[in-house]
Amino acid sequence: MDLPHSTAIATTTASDALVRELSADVLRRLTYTVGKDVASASPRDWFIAASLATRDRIVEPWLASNKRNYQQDRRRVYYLSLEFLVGRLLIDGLTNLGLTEAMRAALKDLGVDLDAMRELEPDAALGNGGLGRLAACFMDSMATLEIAAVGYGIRYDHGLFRQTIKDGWQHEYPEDWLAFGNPWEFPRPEIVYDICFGGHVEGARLADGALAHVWRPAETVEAVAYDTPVVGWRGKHVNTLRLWSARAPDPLRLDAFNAGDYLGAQADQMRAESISKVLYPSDSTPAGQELRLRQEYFFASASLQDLIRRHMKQTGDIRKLASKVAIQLNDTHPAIGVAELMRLLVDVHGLEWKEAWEITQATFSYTNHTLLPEALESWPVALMERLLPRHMQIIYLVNALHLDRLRDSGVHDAGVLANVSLIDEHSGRHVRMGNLAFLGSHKINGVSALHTQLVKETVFRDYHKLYPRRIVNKTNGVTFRRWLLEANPPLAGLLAQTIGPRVFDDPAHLSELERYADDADFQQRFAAAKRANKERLARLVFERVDAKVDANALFDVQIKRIHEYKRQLLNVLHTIALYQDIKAQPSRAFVPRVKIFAGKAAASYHQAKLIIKLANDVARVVNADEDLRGLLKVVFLPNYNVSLAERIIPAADLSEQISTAGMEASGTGNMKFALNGALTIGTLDGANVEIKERVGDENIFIFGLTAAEVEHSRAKGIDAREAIEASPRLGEALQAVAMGVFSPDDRNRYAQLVDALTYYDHFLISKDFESYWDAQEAVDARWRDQKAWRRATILNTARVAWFSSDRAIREYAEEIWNTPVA
Ligand code: 26V
Repeated sequence: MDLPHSTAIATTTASDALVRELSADVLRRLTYTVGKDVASASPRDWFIAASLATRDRIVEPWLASNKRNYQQDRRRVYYLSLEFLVGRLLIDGLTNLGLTEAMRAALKDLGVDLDAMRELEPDAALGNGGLGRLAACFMDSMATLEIAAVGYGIRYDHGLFRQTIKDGWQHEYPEDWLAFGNPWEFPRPEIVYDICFGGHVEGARLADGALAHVWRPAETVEAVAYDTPVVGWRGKHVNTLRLWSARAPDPLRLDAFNAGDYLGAQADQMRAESISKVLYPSDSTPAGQELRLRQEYFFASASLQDLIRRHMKQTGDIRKLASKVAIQLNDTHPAIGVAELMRLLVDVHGLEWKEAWEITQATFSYTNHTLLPEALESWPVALMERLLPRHMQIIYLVNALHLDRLRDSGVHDAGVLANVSLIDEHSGRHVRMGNLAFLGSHKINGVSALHTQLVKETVFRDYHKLYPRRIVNKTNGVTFRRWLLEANPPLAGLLAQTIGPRVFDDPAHLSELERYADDADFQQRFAAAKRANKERLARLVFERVDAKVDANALFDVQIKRIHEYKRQLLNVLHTIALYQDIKAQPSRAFVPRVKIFAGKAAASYHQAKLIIKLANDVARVVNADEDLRGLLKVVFLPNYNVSLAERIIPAADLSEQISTAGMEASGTGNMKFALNGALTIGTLDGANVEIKERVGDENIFIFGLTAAEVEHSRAKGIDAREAIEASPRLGEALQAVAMGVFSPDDRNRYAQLVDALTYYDHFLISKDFESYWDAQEAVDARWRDQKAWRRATILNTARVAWFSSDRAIREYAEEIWNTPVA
């Protein structure tokens, strides 16, 4: 908002003619679509008009892309995801079209400030965290690589909840991103599918004597399509994000209405609409389970019906499906699609079971995003039988044939057979969605090298032995368009000047920065870009939480969902120990630090909410303590989302990636920080391992147990008391928390938190504390040598090109989808 926007980077030169054209376009949209004149237009009216004028320039390349996809008849990719954490689209669209500077000038001529206006766009927050954001980065890269792709998901009326912090506690409020309309979407009321639930299955004899299954459902809901164009780099190719909205076939029951039963008259509509009403929080309560399964089936079925309709229109031959279609399952959320495709192929298109199964396996592939047992989906058989009776039959048959085949090939170990069964018989019968996704796919991938290794050794150990070529690795990536070019104009401008704007066509050019790593002038300019971002963040911190932070201090940042395994608590304990250290040594020169936290806790996750409260309690005490000589500040920024990440990441000096080793599947924030020249302090977990391999050991601060050591510690039984006794610093920090130093109003507030850490410490905070402390001291030492620090930050940016989502998508296209890329 307040930064001078960097030199136009790889953008079309803002010629006078183009600027005049754009301002006429915006005015036309303001007049004829918004229905306002310049005198009466609100800032939001201008935002809508500017977005529509931008969208207008995406439509023609979009139609051309669709036509090309049809003519070239290439294999299409369908990315099925219950989450797309898109964020804002105005600057994204303008950047990809190369129109940012021209639009800025056009709006200026109309008396409107683009950088003020961009803040009015609500985030499309249709995701919980990493998995949803990855889907959005992948959509960007698939468009850039000119892959004929459609993203399928749900158009939730309400995305991820809005977080406020009151008295240090998290409160959740419904989010309402559609309140003022959505200028990016095209409703497609003519594209609608029936989605059926419940009822029973009847057998019927066909003319040839074969037995057919006829599902007589009890309930039908309609899925209506809404399309958002996804424009790739330089606007060359545009794909579609197609989101489904649920509605009842009839808007109202007139008989009930006329009888005066107004609520009853709308009951069907409300029940149907509830399916796309709200994004599920990542932790589920049993009460909400049925709705979640309805969401999963609703969007999987609508998407499969839609892609089959397209395929039949194009080829007229269902047997060719696998050669023309690749479907990627983003986690197990769409895994019911395996049974649904079998139903459509066998019951609707009349294929033999065997052929249908071969097509299904050749079409699907599945990405696993977590090993956490509580996150692995399984559905009670009773619920499946009630909601999707035909699918349950299909799952039983898939399972029986699969187990028969294994027995025939000599597998008789009851343990192995129980493990690879689709049905978990342990605690009430459940359908294991991970196993269904595995069996129905030709490739299964993990999201970092370490994670993939652990997938092979843990959740899918027996499957991996049986099908040793099926599991592959696809390390995650992030889109550099959003996370560098759009989020960090000062650095993007410097890169464009130094190595040329072609770096935005191919991030491999980033390596050319290596030779400037020791160049004093370049170091100074690199640091100046960081400095500008830090000052901008400092202003935002002041606006949002009324805390003054000094841009000279080291900005130490941990922003992500709040979860015990991510160990925000370890960071808070370090903060407390540092606080005590500074107080105890009033004349020692400490490196000034600002600890920045942001993130949401699932509404029902008590421990995570308590950690948020602790961070805020510590912030209150620390920030008010004048003994600290301004050497330590702590801030918790509320309502973390994509847009806030875009502000914070470019301003970070230190990136906290400190999960218990073996628990973070990949992480993607870690990549965004390194790209923006922050140094990482982290464990050997997820993609941190690969970041270390690329940036070099001396340019990253690694600490803590390895995944193997964590496993060993847990097997042996964790005794945190031993580690606490060995670390007086940790002992004192814990004691302060336990005694209520940060919670004088409720001295027992953290008793249970401290107890859990002292007696169980499942996440090994105490075991890793000393090594974390030492790594933080190494960070301080490097910071004191600003030349060495700057060198390391430049080398981080220079060496992380591989973490582009373009590279990740290229690998998927080549090794999993078998589809050409640009
Ligand atoms: C789900 C649940 C559900 C039950 C309660 C606890 C819990 C905790 C975590 C999850 C994560 C679900 C899947 C997910 O979002 N995984 C993330 O995927 C990212 C993209 O691959 C990856 O970078 C993150 O490391 C991984 O956590």
